[in-house]
Amino acid sequence: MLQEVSKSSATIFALSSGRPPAAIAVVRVSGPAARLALEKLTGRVPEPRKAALALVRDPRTGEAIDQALTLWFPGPGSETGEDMAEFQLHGGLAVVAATLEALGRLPGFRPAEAGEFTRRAFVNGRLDLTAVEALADLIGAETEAQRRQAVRQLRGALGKRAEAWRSRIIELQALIEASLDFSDEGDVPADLVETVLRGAGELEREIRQVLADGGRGERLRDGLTIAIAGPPNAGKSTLFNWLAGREAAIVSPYPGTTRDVLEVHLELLGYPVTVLDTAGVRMSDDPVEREGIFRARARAAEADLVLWVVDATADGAGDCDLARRGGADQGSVWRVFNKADLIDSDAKRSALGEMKSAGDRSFVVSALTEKGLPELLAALGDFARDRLSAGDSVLITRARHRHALNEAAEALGRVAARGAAQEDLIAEDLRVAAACMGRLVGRIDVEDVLDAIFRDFCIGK
Ligand SMILES: Nc1nc2c(ncn2[C@@H]2O[C@H](COP(=O)(O)OP(=O)(O)OP(=O)(O)O)[C@@H](O)[C@H]2O)c(=O)[nH]1
Ligand SMILES: [Mg+2]
Repeated sequence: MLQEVSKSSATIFALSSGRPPAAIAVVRVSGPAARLALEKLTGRVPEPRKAALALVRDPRTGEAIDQALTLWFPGPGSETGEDMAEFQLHGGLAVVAATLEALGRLPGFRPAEAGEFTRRAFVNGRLDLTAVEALADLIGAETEAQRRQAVRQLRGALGKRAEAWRSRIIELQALIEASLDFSDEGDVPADLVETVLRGAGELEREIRQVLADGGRGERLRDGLTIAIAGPPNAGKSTLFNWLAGREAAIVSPYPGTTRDVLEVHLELLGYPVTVLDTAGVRMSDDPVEREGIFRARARAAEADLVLWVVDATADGAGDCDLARRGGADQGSVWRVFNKADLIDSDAKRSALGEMKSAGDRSFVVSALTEKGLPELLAALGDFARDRLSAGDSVLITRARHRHALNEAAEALGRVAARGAAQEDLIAEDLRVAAACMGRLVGRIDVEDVLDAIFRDFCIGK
């Protein structure tokens, strides 16, 4: 099936670099007639993998379109596994349009669909499915930690491990098949089955170890959410703007200024964090403000961390009505006593006393003078690192991976728990485990997930 797809393929082409105008535009061609693109547009095919300067002409009119660098990557050693050609043009709109139009007129050529180059690389065995996903993550990576994780995955962190597990499962399958043959002859070597049971137990343990990562890899893809919440006029938007590094939210002395939930995306110590500014929480008769408060509570309840900002000079400043959420979620709540510039030393002392009695972490800051804000920012960075840092140990970056590994571990667990006389059932569970690993790297049974994965790619990739 997979081979069929690649053989019947048209020759595809697309602008693979960013939107023109730009300094350079890269147009890629992949497929059986890729060589024709170079012959027809430039009159010659350069040496494989060596850039050559060439005049690109419209084959129909002979008119020069641009002077470009051209490259020739014969398959199967190319990125897609097919013959590939590349034109590095000057990145003008008209240059790119004329080149694409000329390519489109060649026989058997058509524009590439989104992700089609990568799809061909997968179909031709140049990338396994975890690497394809990693490529999408790499293109989407906004922070250092996300980029590192994507590169690790692209280089086969999970793919190679899953392949190794798969071949060990297949070895166990071979052993159990052998013992089934023996049993026909009424002579089952007991230690053969023992070896299989032990091997399955070891594999299960290894896989479960990888599964016990607290979901860090998946979380790193999405990033953490930190919600700023608290009573009106406490200085939430002032703090939000400081974190954002710009006047993203309206600040005013009037309570009830912020209504909608505002978002900024930050990189803290290289980790992706979304910070939310929300409406001040109070009783209100204004339907618009009530809706804002409703949204504030909903978003704060889902956040990984709530910064509960209060006016340190106000009565009952330590009270946080989100803290009474009943602990249904894992989100932490930190108290931020703002407007510290307004309190005299006595009041400050009492605020500090209150801080100590509160169970969560607390900070005394002034969003106006910026006192205490660097300390708060450092603590937020530590929080992000704590929740997201994976090191090299995390292999799972998607729910799909977790699902396949879980299923494999369960099947192997069933094997390990069986007795020697159950070879048939053992063989079946091993088949299930091997199939899970095969699905993980995209060896079998993946048609349904392919569309979902390649849909995320852009055209030209
Ligand atoms: N003295 C002092 N004033 C502050 C400080 N932080 C904010 N303010 C002032 O407090 C007022 C309210 O600030 P905002 O940031 O709009 O408060 P908010 O919590 O977003 O208010 P709502 O959106 O209405 O809930 C503004 O006049 C700010 O200038 C601070 O640390 N010290
Ligand atoms: Mg506000």
